[in-house]
Amino acid sequence: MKELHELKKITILSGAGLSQESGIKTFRDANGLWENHPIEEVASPGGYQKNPELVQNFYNLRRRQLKEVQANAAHLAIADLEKLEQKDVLIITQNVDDLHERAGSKNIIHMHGELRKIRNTKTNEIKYWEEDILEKDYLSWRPDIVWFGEEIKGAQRIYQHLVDTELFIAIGTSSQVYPAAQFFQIVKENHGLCVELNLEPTQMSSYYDLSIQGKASEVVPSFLKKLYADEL
Ligand code: BV8
Repeated sequence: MKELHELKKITILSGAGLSQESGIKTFRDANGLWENHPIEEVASPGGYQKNPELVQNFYNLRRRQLKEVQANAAHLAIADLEKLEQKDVLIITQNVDDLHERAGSKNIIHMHGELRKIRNTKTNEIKYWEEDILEKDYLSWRPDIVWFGEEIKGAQRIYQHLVDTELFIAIGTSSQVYPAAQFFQIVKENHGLCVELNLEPTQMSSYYDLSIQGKASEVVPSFLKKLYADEL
């Protein structure tokens, strides 16, 4: 069994808890409801068809908020690890914010899409968009976000990377959304090590090799330090 600092191929799965200390609400904090609508109703194709104004405003609000928030110490610690020559780090994020990018990370798959992108509902053209989607465009442009019932992005690249991942680290996710919640199982089947860093235990904690509770801005920098050879 290799020592932690000898593990080279690292996959990080991040969730809303990673951005919570940056001021972005998690789904649980908002107890999954928004304006009395369950998140699946608002973040779904059916919800968009039924009430495009409600859904577009839900995303307009969150897109505006991006301008007011900053990456936190956990995002920065992840970006530092990625810069190490001897590490091969892939970040799979469930988050639709751009805080990993702003912290300096490069190798990122936004499996649930990105708030800063919109997609044309007729042509599927995707473009960066930092402003509100206006009423006149409610039906022609939608957030380029993966809603419930829609195929995740980057699936092939994700599964290819998971099968030879030596160290899988889930950060700030309640592991209640699939298929992300099951990624660690692929790593375990291929004899990789699985670590969970989260404020509280989750339904998957007992299946991880190591589960550490705490705030991301504290537990992430302190755990990632163990991956540096010279730290020993
Ligand atoms: C799909 C975009 C199929 C929207 C999101 C089994 C297999 C496959 C699918 C399913 C399945 N069972 C059910 C499904 C369907 C569904 C699903 O998972 N439903 C759930 C409700 C059961 N999955 C899907 O629909 C997925 N698509 O499978 O497609 C398919 C196949 C072929 C063809 C067509 C279709 C797509 C799911 C994507 C949905 N979109 N996001 C948006 O963001 O607006 S999900 C959304 O919610 C987020 O992206 C995120 O992924 C999820 C919330 O999860 P978390 O990130 O974990 O956030 P949460 O608040 O839950 O937890 C935060 C954690 O942080 C907590 O534990 C908390 O303790 C901790 N925390 C808080 N503060 C801190 C902290 N930790 C550290 N420090 C802190 N400071």
